[in-house]
Amino acid sequence: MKRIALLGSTGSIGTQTLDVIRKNSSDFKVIALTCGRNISLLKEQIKEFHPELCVTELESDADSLKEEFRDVKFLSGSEGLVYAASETDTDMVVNALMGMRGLEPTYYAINAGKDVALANKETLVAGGEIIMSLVKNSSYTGSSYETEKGRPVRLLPIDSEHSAIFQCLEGNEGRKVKKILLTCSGGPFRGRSLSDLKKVTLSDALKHPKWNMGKKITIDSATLMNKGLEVIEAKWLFNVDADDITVLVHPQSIVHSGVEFMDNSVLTQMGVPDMRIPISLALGYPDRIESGEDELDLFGMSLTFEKPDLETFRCLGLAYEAIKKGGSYPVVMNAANEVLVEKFLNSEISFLDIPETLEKILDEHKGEYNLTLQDVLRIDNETRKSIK
Ligand code: MN3
Repeated sequence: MKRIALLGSTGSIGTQTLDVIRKNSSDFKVIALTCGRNISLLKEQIKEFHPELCVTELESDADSLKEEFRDVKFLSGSEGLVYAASETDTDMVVNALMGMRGLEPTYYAINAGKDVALANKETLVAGGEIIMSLVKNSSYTGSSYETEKGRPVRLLPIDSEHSAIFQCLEGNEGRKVKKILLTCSGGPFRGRSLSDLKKVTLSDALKHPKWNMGKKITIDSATLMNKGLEVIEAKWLFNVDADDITVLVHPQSIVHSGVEFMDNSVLTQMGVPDMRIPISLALGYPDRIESGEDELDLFGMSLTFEKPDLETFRCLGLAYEAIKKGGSYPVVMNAANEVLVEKFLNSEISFLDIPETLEKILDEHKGEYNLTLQDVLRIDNETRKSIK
């Protein structure tokens, strides 16, 4: 039985992770749950999954829950998240946190020898270099698989594209990869022109055609910044140059990405667009378990692929530029994007203000290199404060 700490249990990935665990209840034990402020849902999850530890964003929520659930330990804030990720008796940490607050728990989980199922993109976008070198020198300490102790920890992607690439690379270790083919739905504004995008509203941007996700990632999908973040994620996870990652717009979202090898053979992975497939792969790895998802019916289906429009969707190009410059550039890009998306969600700025402001910030930034975890957190914080 795998012992799991689930960070971000009340969000979109968190609840779907619990769906998969519910389907495979004899294989998993939930040790820790963490959430932001959705306390009513957390209470239901405590009653169903009986964790030993829960972490809330606010101390006041933790204090009041202590009264109701006397046999559960409650902590709060970022210290609580790091504790849940690293100090609990677990085999795997599922990091389904939103935004930069996901970086430190990932770092300390790997440091403590836990496998990490990672849905938090910011971990790799801002801290990719640090995290991957930590993984390289890590040593698994989990309790379930005694014979595996001491191997490097696994960093298993919970992102449909990266899960696809991971599956295509299995059994091909050591073989030279020529290209990563990263597919992209195109978002709700695929085919629109720059002048069309001047007029789009918040509710237009929140209507994703294929994927049902949290608000931040839905806006990132509309600007194509999500694909930019995923290029950076793929670069670190699979040790490839950004120039060797090709983005293909594939509106049906059936082919979840692929790999081209030296002989021009291309492997891809397919499935219905639903996160429970990558979640179940990461949770069950190296086994495959029930995902609860529908079968893929290919009969009558047409699959199409287009080049992304980098002139209209500037964010994708900005992400390529940021990762090629490296160092602090992706940290600044990620932090600025998070603030700008928040402002767009609050109707403070327009849709096109996101790429325009980002470009200005990146142009003005002077790069720092050889960053430590503390440097990344400082630069992230400085960037956020600099945006009014
Ligand atoms: Mn994705």
